[in-house]
Amino acid sequence: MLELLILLTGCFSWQPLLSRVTIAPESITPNADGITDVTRISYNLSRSANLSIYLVDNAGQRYYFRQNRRRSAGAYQVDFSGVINGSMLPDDNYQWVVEAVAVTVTDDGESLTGETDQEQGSLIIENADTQKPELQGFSVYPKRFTPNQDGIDDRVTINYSLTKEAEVQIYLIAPDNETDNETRYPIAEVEREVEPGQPGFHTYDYEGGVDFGADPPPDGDYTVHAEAVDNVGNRTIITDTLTIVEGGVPRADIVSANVDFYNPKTNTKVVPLGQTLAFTLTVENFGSVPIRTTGPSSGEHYLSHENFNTKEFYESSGAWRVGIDYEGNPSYPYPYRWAVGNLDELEQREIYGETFYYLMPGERAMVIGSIEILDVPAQRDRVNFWAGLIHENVRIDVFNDHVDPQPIAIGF
Ligand SMILES: [Ca+2]
Ligand SMILES: [Ca+2]
Repeated sequence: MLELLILLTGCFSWQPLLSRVTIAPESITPNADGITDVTRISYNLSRSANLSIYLVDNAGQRYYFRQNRRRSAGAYQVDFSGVINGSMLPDDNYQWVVEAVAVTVTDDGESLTGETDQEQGSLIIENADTQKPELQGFSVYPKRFTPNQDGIDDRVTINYSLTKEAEVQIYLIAPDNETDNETRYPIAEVEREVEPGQPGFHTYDYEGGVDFGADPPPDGDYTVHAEAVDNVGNRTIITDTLTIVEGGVPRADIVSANVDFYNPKTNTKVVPLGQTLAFTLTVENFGSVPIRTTGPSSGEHYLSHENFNTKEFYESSGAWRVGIDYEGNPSYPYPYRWAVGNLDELEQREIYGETFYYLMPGERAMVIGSIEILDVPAQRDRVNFWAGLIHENVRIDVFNDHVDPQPIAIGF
């Protein structure tokens, strides 16, 4: 019994490290027509080993498909499509080699035994599609991006022309990757006439997620990574840079939802025709990004038949303004509008040759304004007036709409 056991153990120890190595078929035509595009490599390991699979061309050049990959004992199969490191090998009559170097695992760790086993054979590659997909004219604009809905550099456009059918992925890679788990932010393609993956012109419109109420990736310098992989596995990678500055969802409100309406002459809420309705309120930027505003400045006086358009301070997409509206207004909402503060006291920035005004994060600004009531706004004695904080062409938050409505006695 003891002898038999020794005999069996002896048998196992003589089992070859590498066995049953096959490659089938021995000729491939990797052109994505579905016919002999790939070959299957099979092998068996009797013990733990570092495994390599490589091809050698007629000139003696080696192409590693697998190099020193740790494998435990067992049977393995892997498909090979002619692509190595994202590039299709050209047509040739190759020698394939499967090579194993045994590894001994001890209490102290692992070490190579030096025991090497190798098998080889022939693989013909014909009609290989070696043409890589190209992202011609790849561009990222602007390179400095402020995703904060102020209407300036809020979006990044990425364009390219794809030269052949391929799956394309574009994403941002976060700066300062200290771990292998890099943070990726995918960028979605805008669907146009040319479908994603098809040859032709492609465009991407990225706003950092802010338009959907999400916080954009943190401020910093990002890598824009674009990768195209065609049907046979040819891969092209292009990278560019993108800097995110002052990104975030803008947040502001009218403090305590409180509006002080009054007739400056009498300090009452009675405003007969020909007199003036004034108001005071405070706007707070309680978000993490500056909010942009536009004139007229706090303090501006309106006649009741005027509006922000007649004063030539038109809507400015992304700007925040305080507006006053009233019951029975026959026109568009909030015809009387003011900047969120005194323009001279707000932060001024020169951008693209223009001056823009900002209320900075954490800051508050008082807004005052007045409307001389020259016409009857409604056929009634008392008319409700209220305030709003408008993010022009973006939204009016529910809590910033119809704020603090109050009946004003017009004396009709
Ligand atoms: Ca084929
Ligand atoms: Ca911006």
